[in-house]
Amino acid sequence: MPQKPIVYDAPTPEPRAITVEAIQAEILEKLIYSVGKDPIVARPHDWLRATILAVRDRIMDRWMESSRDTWRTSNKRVYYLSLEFLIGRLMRDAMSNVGLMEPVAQALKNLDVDLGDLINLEPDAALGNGGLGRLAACFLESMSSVQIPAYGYGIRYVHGLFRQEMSEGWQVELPEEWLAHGNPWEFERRESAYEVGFGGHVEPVTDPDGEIRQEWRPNEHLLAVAFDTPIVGWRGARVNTLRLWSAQPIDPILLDKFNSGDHIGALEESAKAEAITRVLYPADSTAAGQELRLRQEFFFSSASLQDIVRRHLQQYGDLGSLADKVAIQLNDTHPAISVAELMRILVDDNGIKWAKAWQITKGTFGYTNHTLLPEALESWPVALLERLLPRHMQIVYQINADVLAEARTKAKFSDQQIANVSLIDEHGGRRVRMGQLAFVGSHSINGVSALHTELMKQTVFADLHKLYPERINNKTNGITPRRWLMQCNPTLTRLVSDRIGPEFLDDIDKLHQLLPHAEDPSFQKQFAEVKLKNKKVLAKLIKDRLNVTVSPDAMFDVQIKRIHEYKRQLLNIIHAVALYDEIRAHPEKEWVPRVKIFAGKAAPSYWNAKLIIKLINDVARVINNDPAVRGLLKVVFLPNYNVSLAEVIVPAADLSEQISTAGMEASGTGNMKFMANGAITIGTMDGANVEMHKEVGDKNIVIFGLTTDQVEDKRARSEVPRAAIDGSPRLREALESIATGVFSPDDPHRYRDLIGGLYDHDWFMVARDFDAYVAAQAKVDAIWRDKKKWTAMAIRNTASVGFFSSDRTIRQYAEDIWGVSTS
Ligand code: B1H
Repeated sequence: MPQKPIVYDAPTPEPRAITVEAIQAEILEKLIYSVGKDPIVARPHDWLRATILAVRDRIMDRWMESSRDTWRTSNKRVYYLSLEFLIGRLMRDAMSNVGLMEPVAQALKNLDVDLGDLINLEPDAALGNGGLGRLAACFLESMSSVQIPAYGYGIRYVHGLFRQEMSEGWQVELPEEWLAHGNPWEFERRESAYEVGFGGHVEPVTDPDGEIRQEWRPNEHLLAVAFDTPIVGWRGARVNTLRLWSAQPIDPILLDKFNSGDHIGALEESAKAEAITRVLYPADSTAAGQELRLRQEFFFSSASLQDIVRRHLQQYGDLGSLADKVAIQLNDTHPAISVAELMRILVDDNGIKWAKAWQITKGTFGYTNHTLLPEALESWPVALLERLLPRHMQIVYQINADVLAEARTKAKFSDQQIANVSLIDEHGGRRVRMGQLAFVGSHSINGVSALHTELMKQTVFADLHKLYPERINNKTNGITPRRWLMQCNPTLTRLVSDRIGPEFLDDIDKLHQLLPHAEDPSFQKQFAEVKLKNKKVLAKLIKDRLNVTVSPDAMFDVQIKRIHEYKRQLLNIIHAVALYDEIRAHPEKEWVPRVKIFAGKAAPSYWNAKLIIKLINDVARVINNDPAVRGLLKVVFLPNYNVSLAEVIVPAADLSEQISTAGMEASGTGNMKFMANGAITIGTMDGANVEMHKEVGDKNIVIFGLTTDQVEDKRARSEVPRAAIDGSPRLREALESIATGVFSPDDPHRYRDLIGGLYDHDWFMVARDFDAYVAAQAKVDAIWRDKKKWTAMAIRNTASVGFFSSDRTIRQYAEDIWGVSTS
């Protein structure tokens, strides 16, 4: 069929009026004609589907207009490549951003359906592990809100992060099935399918003009099929696309094999292809290291780049302008193979000279580093890359040769420095370091908090930083205030709006106007009432899920995040044990009632993390059932932590635990969510806590513990932790009780090794920070007793959160890295 030229200035239909009647009719129409259900027999899932479809329709025009606008204006596009998007539920987000909450609620009510029930029925899209994936989701929403033409590219995992259940206090992992009822948000784009290859060999071919090119001839092929989800910004400012790739076989069934009776073999290829996008790797802050993971990384990088290049060529006809019109941000090194793949596309497929292609590549890519933990720094065996991606391996060698030549001649690097910047790690089996590849292939390398960026310059990338001193920059993380304040805490949002007016909804820095009200008794009273109301909701959830009764008048002391030794849930639970001992030893004292709330998943292969979950549950059982405690201390572990659960816990928190070993948490973003919702932080000088301390002021946060330098010093001197333990009777007793089975009478030695580690090396400084932590907690108690002081501090936290909006973060990326304008 001959194609008609596309006219991008087609008129956009007038926005439809938002009335309850109209919305109600639309929902009914969707229910009948799209879901195929008679309202009299429709089930909750049918109503959910119909409502999502109706809401989705309401953002379609804006979606198309956003896309048309980019074609029309020739604006630069931003592509955010991430192996993880921890989106959570989308319906409330979308409704709230386009002002549909009230009318949809009313329309459903008229139909005898409760919107709240539907919201809770929507599956929580958990295509990510933790902070890194959630950051990508906040960024998507912010990029739409500040009107950047942007695409998120990722993988449409059939199974997101596993569902966590408890079996006698142990974590068990079950498959997560977010697609079980279909996904009304997505559009499958069969027409946007690309072939992705693996394996095979490289062949030199001579072009008609006599030039020799390398051509990769893969021996395995599969299809990447796009699924698009619209992401609407605040007040519908813009609608961007999240494009997730699904792997499918080229031949769904090998009929020859089937007909010859090999029914299983006939489906083998199909199963192999589909395996690539079947499950999300559940490791957080650890490199997965398996071949399938590398396949996932290349699969989605290749599909995304083909799509980006196709779109660019369609509009501009020439790849020479790629870096001017396209910015690609690599979310950690997971998509770093893109650097080699873009070089292959430019040089091999499009005949661009190597040097020019390298300029284009560096001009196009930016790389965000999210961790300095050695176990998380990705590297792949050379032999594996040679087998799976032979042409990419050659390209990596060529890039490396160029970089090392530059380092030798221009920067006069020593052999040691050369080894440090090399893309190939020669220690114990040769491996390609993806961090180095991403670094040299990008014009910008950013860390995610001020401290983390400094440490990046001093540690992993010290020599690359010397070679390319203008590349490293900081972009402190942020969170979207829409989801993490307005949607999850509508009562607080209303209260703030009544006090300072609604302008902060559009300009979050206006929250500063709350500062003069921090000491106002009437505002304090209202602020405390909102918190209490949110705590009652959480208390009910705890009762329903765990059958544990907690008093909403007690301090809700919360640590929710992935379970990891560096995050030090162990420090927190040892504090609970010490507190328990003291309450029993001194029943006469005036104890501040506390509920210690934990939630988080452990990587399935991370034994100590799983043991810490079991310890929390063991301690909880003993403390919660000891009448001598008289309810003054409760410990709860809420299973299956995810975005939706966080949206209930965060607004109800009094105290936010951000207690990682200094130098180890790159940023943290949970810390910011609590701050927005008026919790007080107890934290170390780590990650973004450092900047929170600066923003809110020393008087409104409780900081304790060793600093990064002190930690480094103790580690360097291999100082033994024994002294810290011997010098602290409280700590010694708590450790002894845990190690000797007071909380695990069924298996008294369960925690012997875990606690032994604290005596032995205490890599994470749990013992050596313990007394400082206890003192900080005592300070927290003292503040709590002074209700006015506590509430004033809490208000100042909410008032000071503006800097941590992901709109601010995204504007900085736009200006400093991508070169695109924002609204
Ligand atoms: C963060 C990861 C991560 N840093 C490897 N690194 C993964 C590493 O599956 N993998 O292989 C998955 C995730 N995640 C987190 O990023 C940091 O620990 C947080 O401090 C930070 O706030 C967050 C967002 O920048």
